[in-house]
Amino acid sequence: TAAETDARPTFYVTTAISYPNGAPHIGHAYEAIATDTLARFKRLDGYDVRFMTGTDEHGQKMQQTAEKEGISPKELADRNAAAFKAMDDALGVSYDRFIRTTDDDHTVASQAIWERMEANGDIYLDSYSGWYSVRDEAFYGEDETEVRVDGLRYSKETGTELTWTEEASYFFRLSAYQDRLLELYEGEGFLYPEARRNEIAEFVRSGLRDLSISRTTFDWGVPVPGDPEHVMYVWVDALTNYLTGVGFPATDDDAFTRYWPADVHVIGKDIARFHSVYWPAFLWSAGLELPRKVFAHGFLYNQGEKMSKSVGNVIDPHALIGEYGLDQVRFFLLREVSFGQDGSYSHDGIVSRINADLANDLGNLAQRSLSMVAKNCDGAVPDMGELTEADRAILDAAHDLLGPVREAFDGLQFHRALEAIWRVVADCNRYFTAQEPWVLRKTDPARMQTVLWTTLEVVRVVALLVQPVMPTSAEKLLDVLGQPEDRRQIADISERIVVGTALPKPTPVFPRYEEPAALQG
Ligand code: ME8
Repeated sequence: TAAETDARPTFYVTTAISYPNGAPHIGHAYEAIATDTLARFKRLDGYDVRFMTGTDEHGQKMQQTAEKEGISPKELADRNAAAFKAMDDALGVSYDRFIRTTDDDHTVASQAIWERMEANGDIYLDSYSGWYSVRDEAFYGEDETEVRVDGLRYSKETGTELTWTEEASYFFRLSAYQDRLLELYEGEGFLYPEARRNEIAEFVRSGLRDLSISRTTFDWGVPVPGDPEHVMYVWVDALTNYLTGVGFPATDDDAFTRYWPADVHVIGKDIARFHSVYWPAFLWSAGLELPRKVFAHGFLYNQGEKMSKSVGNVIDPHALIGEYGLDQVRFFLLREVSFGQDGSYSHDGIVSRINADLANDLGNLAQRSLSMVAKNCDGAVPDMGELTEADRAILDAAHDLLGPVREAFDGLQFHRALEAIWRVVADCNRYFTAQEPWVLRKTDPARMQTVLWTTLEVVRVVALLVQPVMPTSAEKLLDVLGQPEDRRQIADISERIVVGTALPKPTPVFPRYEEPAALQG
Protein backbone atom coordinates (compact mmCIF):
# COMPACT_ATOMS: atom_id res chain seq x y z
CA THR A 1 0.00 0.00 0.00
CA ALA A 2 0.93 3.66 -0.30
CA ALA A 3 1.57 3.89 3.43
CA GLU A 4 4.06 1.02 3.39
CA THR A 5 6.14 2.56 0.61
CA ASP A 6 6.09 6.06 2.08
CA ALA A 7 9.46 6.47 3.75
CA ARG A 8 8.74 9.87 5.28
CA PRO A 9 8.66 10.11 9.06
CA THR A 10 5.14 10.57 10.39
CA PHE A 11 3.68 13.31 12.52
CA TYR A 12 0.24 13.04 14.11
CA VAL A 13 -1.06 16.27 15.61
CA THR A 14 -4.45 17.16 17.06
CA THR A 15 -6.36 20.10 18.48
CA ALA A 16 -8.83 19.74 21.31
CA ILE A 17 -12.30 18.95 20.03
CA SER A 18 -14.64 21.83 20.82
CA TYR A 19 -18.04 21.70 22.47
CA PRO A 20 -20.51 22.71 19.76
CA ASN A 21 -22.93 24.17 22.30
CA GLY A 22 -22.42 27.59 20.76
CA ALA A 23 -20.62 29.31 17.90
CA PRO A 24 -16.81 29.29 17.79
CA HIS A 25 -14.88 32.33 19.06
CA ILE A 26 -11.31 33.51 18.60
CA GLY A 27 -10.05 31.30 21.44
CA HIS A 28 -11.01 28.35 19.23
CA ALA A 29 -9.58 30.09 16.17
CA TYR A 30 -6.29 30.65 18.00
CA GLU A 31 -5.84 26.97 18.80
CA ALA A 32 -6.79 25.96 15.26
CA ILE A 33 -4.35 28.45 13.68
CA ALA A 34 -1.45 27.46 15.92
CA THR A 35 -1.96 23.75 15.35
CA ASP A 36 -2.41 24.29 11.63
CA THR A 37 0.87 26.19 11.53
CA LEU A 38 2.67 23.28 13.16
CA ALA A 39 1.03 20.80 10.76
CA ARG A 40 2.02 22.93 7.76
CA PHE A 41 5.57 23.34 9.01
CA LYS A 42 6.01 19.59 9.45
CA ARG A 43 4.59 18.89 5.97
CA LEU A 44 7.01 21.40 4.42
CA ASP A 45 9.79 19.86 6.48
CA GLY A 46 9.25 16.45 4.90
CA TYR A 47 6.87 14.71 7.29
CA ASP A 48 3.82 12.63 6.48
CA VAL A 49 1.41 14.60 8.65
CA ARG A 50 -1.95 13.54 9.98
CA PHE A 51 -3.85 16.46 11.46
CA MET A 52 -7.19 16.08 13.20
CA THR A 53 -9.65 18.51 14.70
CA GLY A 54 -13.38 18.34 15.38
CA THR A 55 -16.24 18.60 17.85
CA ASP A 56 -17.04 17.03 21.23
CA GLU A 57 -20.77 16.51 21.01
CA HIS A 58 -21.91 14.44 23.99
CA GLY A 59 -22.51 15.25 27.63
CA GLN A 60 -24.78 17.11 29.95
CA LYS A 61 -23.78 20.58 28.76
CA MET A 62 -24.91 19.78 25.22
CA GLN A 63 -28.09 18.16 26.48
CA GLN A 64 -28.96 21.16 28.69
CA THR A 65 -28.23 23.76 26.02
CA ALA A 66 -30.36 21.85 23.53
CA GLU A 67 -33.23 21.67 26.04
CA LYS A 68 -33.05 25.44 26.55
CA GLU A 69 -33.22 25.98 22.81
CA GLY A 70 -36.05 23.45 22.42
CA ILE A 71 -34.13 21.26 19.98
CA SER A 72 -32.46 17.85 20.24
CA PRO A 73 -28.78 17.60 21.20
CA LYS A 74 -28.07 16.15 17.77
CA GLU A 75 -29.69 19.15 16.06
CA LEU A 76 -27.63 21.49 18.22
CA ALA A 77 -24.49 19.52 17.42
CA ASP A 78 -25.22 19.47 13.69
CA ARG A 79 -25.74 23.21 13.57
CA ASN A 80 -22.65 24.16 15.53
CA ALA A 81 -20.34 21.46 14.19
CA ALA A 82 -21.05 23.01 10.79
CA ALA A 83 -20.13 26.41 12.24
CA PHE A 84 -16.82 25.07 13.60
CA LYS A 85 -16.02 23.42 10.30
CA ALA A 86 -16.85 26.65 8.46
CA MET A 87 -14.51 28.52 10.80
CA ASP A 88 -11.69 26.05 10.18
CA ASP A 89 -12.19 26.32 6.45
CA ALA A 90 -12.22 30.13 6.60
CA LEU A 91 -8.99 30.01 8.62
CA GLY A 92 -7.29 27.75 6.10
CA VAL A 93 -6.97 24.95 8.65
CA SER A 94 -5.48 22.01 6.75
CA TYR A 95 -7.03 19.18 8.79
CA ASP A 96 -7.12 15.65 7.38
CA ARG A 97 -10.24 14.76 9.32
CA PHE A 98 -12.86 16.79 11.11
CA ILE A 99 -14.05 14.28 13.68
CA ARG A 100 -17.43 14.46 15.38
CA THR A 101 -17.90 12.32 18.46
CA THR A 102 -21.32 11.34 17.12
CA ASP A 103 -19.57 9.62 14.17
CA ASP A 104 -20.28 5.88 14.11
CA ASP A 105 -16.65 4.78 14.24
CA HIS A 106 -16.19 6.86 17.37
CA THR A 107 -18.86 4.92 19.28
CA VAL A 108 -17.02 1.73 18.37
CA ALA A 109 -13.66 3.13 19.49
CA SER A 110 -15.05 4.46 22.79
CA GLN A 111 -16.65 1.16 23.66
CA ALA A 112 -13.45 -0.66 22.73
CA ILE A 113 -11.25 1.40 25.05
CA TRP A 114 -13.81 0.93 27.84
CA GLU A 115 -13.71 -2.83 27.36
CA ARG A 116 -9.91 -2.83 27.47
CA MET A 117 -9.87 -0.83 30.72
CA GLU A 118 -12.49 -3.13 32.17
CA ALA A 119 -10.58 -6.24 31.11
CA ASN A 120 -7.57 -4.81 32.91
CA GLY A 121 -9.60 -4.69 36.15
CA ASP A 122 -9.69 -0.88 36.33
CA ILE A 123 -13.46 -0.34 36.18
CA TYR A 124 -15.91 -1.06 39.01
CA LEU A 125 -19.52 -0.16 39.80
CA ASP A 126 -20.30 2.00 42.84
CA SER A 127 -22.24 5.16 43.46
CA TYR A 128 -21.04 8.71 43.12
CA SER A 129 -21.94 11.61 45.30
CA GLY A 130 -20.18 14.91 44.89
CA TRP A 131 -19.99 18.20 43.06
CA TYR A 132 -20.27 18.48 39.31
CA SER A 133 -19.80 21.43 36.98
CA VAL A 134 -21.87 21.07 33.85
CA ARG A 135 -20.04 24.04 32.27
CA ASP A 136 -16.66 22.34 32.80
CA GLU A 137 -18.02 18.78 32.50
CA ALA A 138 -15.85 18.09 35.54
CA PHE A 139 -16.13 16.60 39.04
CA TYR A 140 -14.62 18.58 41.92
CA GLY A 141 -13.58 17.46 45.39
CA GLU A 142 -15.01 19.40 48.34
CA ASP A 143 -11.64 21.16 48.85
CA GLU A 144 -11.75 22.48 45.27
CA THR A 145 -15.06 24.26 45.85
CA GLU A 146 -16.27 27.34 47.70
CA VAL A 147 -19.64 28.71 48.78
CA ARG A 148 -20.16 32.31 47.69
CA VAL A 149 -22.35 35.06 49.16
CA ASP A 150 -25.25 33.91 46.99
CA GLY A 151 -25.20 30.64 48.96
CA LEU A 152 -24.32 28.63 45.86
CA ARG A 153 -21.23 26.47 45.45
CA TYR A 154 -18.60 27.18 42.82
CA SER A 155 -15.36 25.70 41.52
CA LYS A 156 -12.44 27.65 42.98
CA GLU A 157 -10.40 27.10 39.85
CA THR A 158 -12.88 27.96 37.11
CA GLY A 159 -15.61 29.83 38.98
CA THR A 160 -18.37 27.73 37.43
CA GLU A 161 -21.50 26.82 39.37
CA LEU A 162 -21.67 23.30 40.81
CA THR A 163 -24.55 20.92 41.33
CA TRP A 164 -24.72 18.11 43.85
CA THR A 165 -24.79 14.82 42.02
CA GLU A 166 -25.69 11.42 43.44
CA GLU A 167 -26.07 8.43 41.20
CA ALA A 168 -24.93 4.92 40.40
CA SER A 169 -21.70 5.17 38.49
CA TYR A 170 -18.83 3.15 37.15
CA PHE A 171 -15.45 4.21 38.47
CA PHE A 172 -11.99 4.11 36.95
CA ARG A 173 -9.11 3.20 39.29
CA LEU A 174 -7.25 6.43 38.74
CA SER A 175 -5.66 6.24 42.20
CA ALA A 176 -3.67 3.19 41.06
CA TYR A 177 -1.78 5.34 38.55
CA GLN A 178 -0.56 8.09 40.86
CA ASP A 179 3.11 7.02 41.06
CA ARG A 180 3.35 6.23 37.39
CA LEU A 181 1.95 9.66 36.55
CA LEU A 182 4.45 11.42 38.80
CA GLU A 183 7.24 9.53 37.04
CA LEU A 184 5.83 10.64 33.72
CA TYR A 185 6.18 14.32 34.64
CA GLU A 186 9.79 13.92 35.79
CA GLY A 187 12.56 15.48 33.76
CA GLU A 188 11.27 17.05 30.57
CA GLY A 189 8.17 14.95 30.73
CA PHE A 190 5.03 14.91 28.67
CA LEU A 191 3.21 18.15 29.47
CA TYR A 192 4.37 21.57 28.24
CA PRO A 193 5.03 24.29 29.18
CA GLU A 194 6.86 23.48 32.37
CA ALA A 195 4.74 25.73 34.58
CA ARG A 196 1.65 23.67 33.68
CA ARG A 197 3.51 20.44 34.33
CA ASN A 198 4.46 21.61 37.81
CA GLU A 199 0.85 22.51 38.61
CA ILE A 200 -0.39 19.13 37.47
CA ALA A 201 2.35 17.26 39.33
CA GLU A 202 1.31 19.16 42.47
CA PHE A 203 -2.30 18.15 41.94
CA VAL A 204 -1.38 14.50 41.47
CA ARG A 205 0.97 14.54 44.47
CA SER A 206 -1.87 15.77 46.65
CA GLY A 207 -3.60 12.43 46.03
CA LEU A 208 -5.84 11.01 43.30
CA ARG A 209 -9.34 9.72 43.89
CA ASP A 210 -10.89 7.17 41.56
CA LEU A 211 -12.82 8.80 38.77
CA SER A 212 -16.54 8.51 38.11
CA ILE A 213 -16.78 7.58 34.42
CA SER A 214 -20.46 6.99 33.75
CA ARG A 215 -23.76 8.80 34.27
CA THR A 216 -27.33 7.56 34.58
CA THR A 217 -29.33 10.77 34.99
CA PHE A 218 -29.28 11.63 31.27
CA ASP A 219 -28.72 9.65 28.11
CA TRP A 220 -26.84 11.87 25.63
CA GLY A 221 -23.63 9.90 25.39
CA VAL A 222 -21.99 6.66 24.36
CA PRO A 223 -23.73 3.69 26.03
CA VAL A 224 -21.55 1.72 28.43
CA PRO A 225 -20.90 -1.74 26.92
CA GLY A 226 -23.11 -4.31 28.64
CA ASP A 227 -24.97 -1.71 30.74
CA PRO A 228 -26.86 0.71 28.49
CA GLU A 229 -28.56 2.36 31.50
CA HIS A 230 -25.25 4.19 31.79
CA VAL A 231 -23.67 6.57 29.31
CA MET A 232 -19.94 7.24 29.48
CA TYR A 233 -18.70 10.36 31.21
CA VAL A 234 -18.15 12.72 28.30
CA TRP A 235 -14.38 13.01 28.87
CA VAL A 236 -13.89 9.27 28.39
CA ASP A 237 -15.39 9.44 24.95
CA ALA A 238 -13.90 12.87 24.17
CA LEU A 239 -10.28 11.85 24.79
CA THR A 240 -10.78 8.67 22.81
CA ASN A 241 -11.34 10.77 19.67
CA TYR A 242 -7.57 10.87 19.22
CA LEU A 243 -7.59 7.09 18.81
CA THR A 244 -10.70 6.97 16.61
CA GLY A 245 -8.91 9.27 14.20
CA VAL A 246 -6.24 6.66 13.48
CA GLY A 247 -8.56 3.69 13.15
CA PHE A 248 -8.72 2.33 16.71
CA PRO A 249 -9.64 -0.43 17.62
CA ALA A 250 -7.98 -1.74 14.44
CA THR A 251 -4.55 -1.55 16.10
CA ASP A 252 -2.92 -3.75 13.45
CA ASP A 253 -4.04 -1.64 10.53
CA ASP A 254 -1.83 0.81 8.63
CA ALA A 255 -3.35 3.98 10.03
CA PHE A 256 -2.84 2.97 13.64
CA THR A 257 0.63 1.49 13.36
CA ARG A 258 1.71 4.44 11.26
CA TYR A 259 0.34 7.37 13.28
CA TRP A 260 -0.10 6.22 16.87
CA PRO A 261 1.23 7.39 19.29
CA ALA A 262 0.29 10.98 18.48
CA ASP A 263 3.23 13.38 18.43
CA VAL A 264 1.41 16.22 20.11
CA HIS A 265 -2.04 17.11 21.41
CA VAL A 266 -2.46 20.88 21.31
CA ILE A 267 -4.96 22.05 23.94
CA GLY A 268 -5.80 25.02 26.16
CA LYS A 269 -4.55 25.34 29.72
CA ASP A 270 -8.02 24.75 31.21
CA ILE A 271 -8.05 21.14 30.06
CA ALA A 272 -4.48 20.17 30.97
CA ARG A 273 -5.69 17.94 33.81
CA PHE A 274 -7.86 15.80 31.54
CA HIS A 275 -5.02 15.35 29.05
CA SER A 276 -2.12 14.80 31.41
CA VAL A 277 -3.78 12.86 34.24
CA TYR A 278 -6.85 11.00 32.98
CA TRP A 279 -5.69 10.36 29.43
CA PRO A 280 -2.31 8.72 30.20
CA ALA A 281 -3.99 6.57 32.86
CA PHE A 282 -6.73 5.43 30.44
CA LEU A 283 -4.11 4.57 27.83
CA TRP A 284 -1.91 2.64 30.23
CA SER A 285 -4.96 0.75 31.44
CA ALA A 286 -5.93 -0.06 27.86
CA GLY A 287 -2.39 -1.21 27.05
CA LEU A 288 -1.79 1.57 24.52
CA GLU A 289 1.15 3.91 24.04
CA LEU A 290 0.93 7.49 25.31
CA PRO A 291 1.10 10.51 23.05
CA ARG A 292 4.62 11.97 23.00
CA LYS A 293 3.61 15.42 24.14
CA VAL A 294 0.70 17.52 25.33
CA PHE A 295 1.10 21.27 24.84
CA ALA A 296 -1.24 23.56 26.78
CA HIS A 297 -1.48 27.04 25.31
CA GLY A 298 -2.73 30.08 27.19
CA PHE A 299 -6.02 31.89 26.96
CA LEU A 300 -6.82 34.70 24.62
CA TYR A 301 -8.60 37.70 26.10
CA ASN A 302 -10.34 40.63 24.48
CA GLN A 303 -8.33 43.70 25.49
CA GLY A 304 -7.39 41.88 28.67
CA GLU A 305 -10.94 40.83 29.50
CA LYS A 306 -12.38 37.36 29.48
CA MET A 307 -14.70 36.87 26.51
CA SER A 308 -18.20 35.94 27.50
CA LYS A 309 -21.59 35.98 25.89
CA SER A 310 -23.06 37.98 28.77
CA VAL A 311 -20.42 40.73 28.52
CA GLY A 312 -21.01 40.80 24.77
CA ASN A 313 -17.31 40.92 23.87
CA VAL A 314 -17.02 37.57 22.11
CA ILE A 315 -15.15 37.98 18.85
CA ASP A 316 -16.37 36.20 15.74
CA PRO A 317 -13.39 34.86 13.79
CA HIS A 318 -15.14 35.55 10.46
CA ALA A 319 -15.52 39.23 11.33
CA LEU A 320 -11.84 39.40 12.20
CA ILE A 321 -10.76 37.86 8.90
CA GLY A 322 -13.12 40.15 7.02
CA GLU A 323 -11.68 43.22 8.70
CA TYR A 324 -7.94 42.49 8.65
CA GLY A 325 -7.36 39.57 6.28
CA LEU A 326 -6.65 35.94 7.09
CA ASP A 327 -2.85 35.89 7.03
CA GLN A 328 -2.77 39.12 9.00
CA VAL A 329 -4.88 37.52 11.75
CA ARG A 330 -2.77 34.35 11.73
CA PHE A 331 0.45 36.36 11.93
CA PHE A 332 -0.82 38.64 14.66
CA LEU A 333 -1.97 35.83 16.95
CA LEU A 334 1.23 33.83 16.62
CA ARG A 335 3.63 36.79 16.76
CA GLU A 336 1.93 38.73 19.51
CA VAL A 337 1.29 35.97 22.04
CA SER A 338 4.02 33.73 23.48
CA PHE A 339 2.61 30.28 22.87
CA GLY A 340 1.92 28.82 26.30
CA GLN A 341 1.18 32.21 27.88
CA ASP A 342 -2.08 34.13 27.96
CA GLY A 343 -2.49 36.85 25.39
CA SER A 344 -4.77 39.64 24.44
CA TYR A 345 -6.47 40.70 21.26
CA SER A 346 -7.01 44.37 20.47
CA HIS A 347 -7.68 46.41 17.35
CA ASP A 348 -4.64 48.63 17.96
CA GLY A 349 -2.41 45.61 18.52
CA ILE A 350 -3.35 43.96 15.26
CA VAL A 351 -3.16 47.19 13.22
CA SER A 352 0.29 47.91 14.54
CA ARG A 353 1.53 44.43 13.58
CA ILE A 354 -0.02 44.72 10.12
CA ASN A 355 1.49 48.11 9.39
CA ALA A 356 4.87 47.76 11.10
CA ASP A 357 5.88 44.11 10.70
CA LEU A 358 4.04 43.18 7.54
CA ALA A 359 3.58 46.30 5.40
CA ASN A 360 6.69 48.27 6.44
CA ASP A 361 9.23 45.57 7.21
CA LEU A 362 8.62 42.56 5.00
CA GLY A 363 6.26 44.10 2.46
CA ASN A 364 8.53 47.04 1.76
CA LEU A 365 11.68 44.96 1.57
CA ALA A 366 10.10 42.74 -1.06
CA GLN A 367 8.46 45.57 -2.95
CA ARG A 368 11.42 47.92 -3.19
CA SER A 369 13.86 45.22 -4.26
CA LEU A 370 11.47 43.62 -6.71
CA SER A 371 10.41 46.89 -8.32
CA MET A 372 14.07 47.87 -8.83
CA VAL A 373 14.67 44.48 -10.45
CA ALA A 374 11.63 44.94 -12.68
CA LYS A 375 12.86 48.35 -13.84
CA ASN A 376 16.59 47.76 -14.06
CA CYS A 377 17.21 44.05 -14.63
CA ASP A 378 14.80 43.13 -17.46
CA GLY A 379 12.38 41.57 -14.97
CA ALA A 380 14.69 38.65 -14.19
CA VAL A 381 16.79 37.67 -11.16
CA PRO A 382 20.02 39.69 -11.62
CA ASP A 383 23.59 38.40 -11.53
CA MET A 384 25.00 37.38 -8.22
CA GLY A 385 28.41 38.78 -9.11
CA GLU A 386 31.06 38.93 -6.45
CA LEU A 387 29.84 38.97 -2.86
CA THR A 388 31.23 41.42 -0.34
CA GLU A 389 31.44 40.87 3.37
CA ALA A 390 28.20 42.79 3.87
CA ASP A 391 26.39 40.57 1.35
CA ARG A 392 27.74 37.43 2.97
CA ALA A 393 26.75 38.58 6.43
CA ILE A 394 23.09 39.09 5.55
CA LEU A 395 22.94 35.92 3.44
CA ASP A 396 24.41 33.90 6.30
CA ALA A 397 21.99 35.45 8.74
CA ALA A 398 19.09 34.35 6.53
CA HIS A 399 20.40 30.84 5.94
CA ASP A 400 21.30 30.42 9.60
CA LEU A 401 17.65 30.95 10.50
CA LEU A 402 16.74 27.39 9.63
CA GLY A 403 18.19 25.76 12.77
CA PRO A 404 16.62 28.03 15.37
CA VAL A 405 13.37 28.46 13.43
CA ARG A 406 12.92 24.72 13.06
CA GLU A 407 13.61 24.27 16.76
CA ALA A 408 11.10 26.98 17.58
CA PHE A 409 8.35 25.50 15.38
CA ASP A 410 9.05 21.99 16.68
CA GLY A 411 8.73 23.32 20.23
CA LEU A 412 5.53 25.23 19.35
CA GLN A 413 7.33 28.51 20.08
CA PHE A 414 5.78 30.29 17.12
CA HIS A 415 6.49 33.75 18.48
CA ARG A 416 10.20 32.88 18.75
CA ALA A 417 10.32 31.64 15.16
CA LEU A 418 8.71 34.84 13.90
CA GLU A 419 10.85 37.04 16.10
CA ALA A 420 14.01 35.45 14.69
CA ILE A 421 12.80 35.79 11.11
CA TRP A 422 11.88 39.44 11.62
CA ARG A 423 15.32 40.24 13.05
CA VAL A 424 16.74 39.19 9.70
CA VAL A 425 14.07 41.17 7.84
CA ALA A 426 15.08 44.26 9.81
CA ASP A 427 18.77 43.59 9.18
CA CYS A 428 18.10 43.20 5.49
CA ASN A 429 16.21 46.49 5.35
CA ARG A 430 19.22 48.18 6.98
CA TYR A 431 21.53 46.41 4.53
CA PHE A 432 19.44 47.58 1.57
CA THR A 433 19.37 51.16 2.79
CA ALA A 434 23.10 51.20 3.52
CA GLN A 435 24.00 49.76 0.11
CA GLU A 436 21.92 52.39 -1.73
CA PRO A 437 21.28 50.32 -4.85
CA TRP A 438 19.40 53.29 -6.36
CA VAL A 439 22.74 55.19 -6.32
CA LEU A 440 24.67 52.15 -7.59
CA ARG A 441 22.30 52.04 -10.54
CA LYS A 442 24.30 54.91 -12.04
CA THR A 443 27.72 54.50 -10.37
CA ASP A 444 28.16 50.70 -10.40
CA PRO A 445 25.37 48.71 -12.09
CA ALA A 446 27.13 45.38 -11.51
CA ARG A 447 27.28 46.05 -7.80
CA MET A 448 23.61 47.07 -7.86
CA GLN A 449 22.79 43.67 -9.33
CA THR A 450 24.65 41.90 -6.52
CA VAL A 451 22.79 43.90 -3.87
CA LEU A 452 19.46 43.12 -5.52
CA TRP A 453 20.33 39.45 -5.93
CA THR A 454 21.30 39.26 -2.27
CA THR A 455 18.08 40.93 -1.16
CA LEU A 456 15.91 38.65 -3.31
CA GLU A 457 17.68 35.63 -1.86
CA VAL A 458 16.97 36.80 1.69
CA VAL A 459 13.32 37.45 0.81
CA ARG A 460 13.13 33.96 -0.70
CA VAL A 461 14.38 32.34 2.50
CA VAL A 462 11.97 34.42 4.59
CA ALA A 463 9.05 33.57 2.30
CA LEU A 464 9.81 29.85 2.58
CA LEU A 465 9.93 30.06 6.37
CA VAL A 466 6.72 32.04 6.82
CA GLN A 467 4.62 29.69 4.66
CA PRO A 468 3.21 27.77 7.65
CA VAL A 469 2.05 30.99 9.32
CA MET A 470 0.84 32.94 6.27
CA PRO A 471 0.21 30.39 3.52
CA THR A 472 -1.50 32.70 1.04
CA SER A 473 0.85 35.67 1.34
CA ALA A 474 3.94 33.47 1.29
CA GLU A 475 2.63 31.79 -1.84
CA LYS A 476 2.21 35.20 -3.51
CA LEU A 477 5.68 36.20 -2.40
CA LEU A 478 7.18 33.02 -3.83
CA ASP A 479 5.21 33.64 -7.02
CA VAL A 480 6.65 37.13 -7.47
CA LEU A 481 10.09 35.65 -6.77
CA GLY A 482 9.52 33.22 -9.65
CA GLN A 483 9.86 30.15 -7.45
CA PRO A 484 8.49 26.94 -8.98
CA GLU A 485 5.97 24.86 -7.01
CA ASP A 486 8.48 22.11 -6.43
CA ARG A 487 11.06 24.44 -4.86
CA ARG A 488 9.05 25.52 -1.85
CA GLN A 489 9.99 22.97 0.79
CA ILE A 490 12.04 23.74 3.86
CA ALA A 491 14.84 21.66 2.31
CA ASP A 492 14.97 24.15 -0.59
CA ILE A 493 16.29 26.82 1.74
CA SER A 494 19.78 25.41 1.17
CA GLU A 495 19.51 26.27 -2.55
CA ARG A 496 20.09 29.78 -3.92
CA ILE A 497 17.78 31.91 -6.06
CA VAL A 498 18.61 31.14 -9.69
CA VAL A 499 20.13 33.96 -11.74
CA GLY A 500 18.06 34.75 -14.81
CA THR A 501 14.75 33.44 -13.41
CA ALA A 502 11.99 35.43 -15.12
CA LEU A 503 9.92 37.39 -12.61
CA PRO A 504 6.29 38.42 -12.99
CA LYS A 505 5.35 42.07 -12.53
CA PRO A 506 5.72 42.67 -8.79
CA THR A 507 2.53 43.36 -6.87
CA PRO A 508 2.52 44.33 -3.20
CA VAL A 509 1.75 41.39 -0.94
CA PHE A 510 1.17 43.17 2.38
CA PRO A 511 -1.15 46.19 2.11
CA ARG A 512 -1.28 48.72 4.92
CA TYR A 513 -4.37 48.77 7.12
CA GLU A 514 -6.13 52.11 6.75
CA GLU A 515 -8.62 53.07 9.44
CA PRO A 516 -12.10 53.47 7.97
CA ALA A 517 -12.59 57.24 7.44
CA ALA A 518 -15.41 57.44 9.98
CA LEU A 519 -13.16 56.17 12.73
CA GLN A 520 -10.26 58.51 12.10
CA GLY A 521 -9.59 60.94 14.90
O1 ME8 B 1 -12.71 22.03 26.40
N1 ME8 B 1 -8.47 31.27 24.53
O2 ME8 B 1 -14.03 22.26 24.53
P1 ME8 B 1 -14.12 23.85 24.45
C1 ME8 B 1 -7.74 30.22 24.11
N2 ME8 B 1 -14.60 19.70 24.51
N3 ME8 B 1 -8.21 28.98 24.01
C2 ME8 B 1 -9.48 28.76 24.38
C3 ME8 B 1 -10.31 29.81 24.85
C4 ME8 B 1 -9.74 31.12 24.91
N4 ME8 B 1 -10.43 32.18 25.31
N5 ME8 B 1 -11.52 29.27 25.14
C5 ME8 B 1 -11.43 27.94 24.87
C6 ME8 B 1 -13.39 21.56 25.51
N6 ME8 B 1 -10.21 27.62 24.42
C7 ME8 B 1 -13.50 20.04 25.37
C8 ME8 B 1 -12.19 19.51 24.84
S1 ME8 B 1 -10.58 17.53 23.99
C9 ME8 B 1 -10.61 15.82 24.04
C10 ME8 B 1 -12.14 18.02 24.63
C11 ME8 B 1 -9.70 26.30 24.03
O3 ME8 B 1 -14.99 24.12 23.27
C12 ME8 B 1 -9.83 25.28 25.14
O4 ME8 B 1 -8.77 25.41 26.04
O5 ME8 B 1 -14.49 24.42 25.76
C13 ME8 B 1 -9.78 23.99 24.36
O6 ME8 B 1 -8.46 23.59 24.10
C14 ME8 B 1 -10.50 24.35 23.06
O7 ME8 B 1 -10.50 25.79 22.99
C15 ME8 B 1 -11.92 23.84 23.00
O8 ME8 B 1 -12.63 24.32 24.14
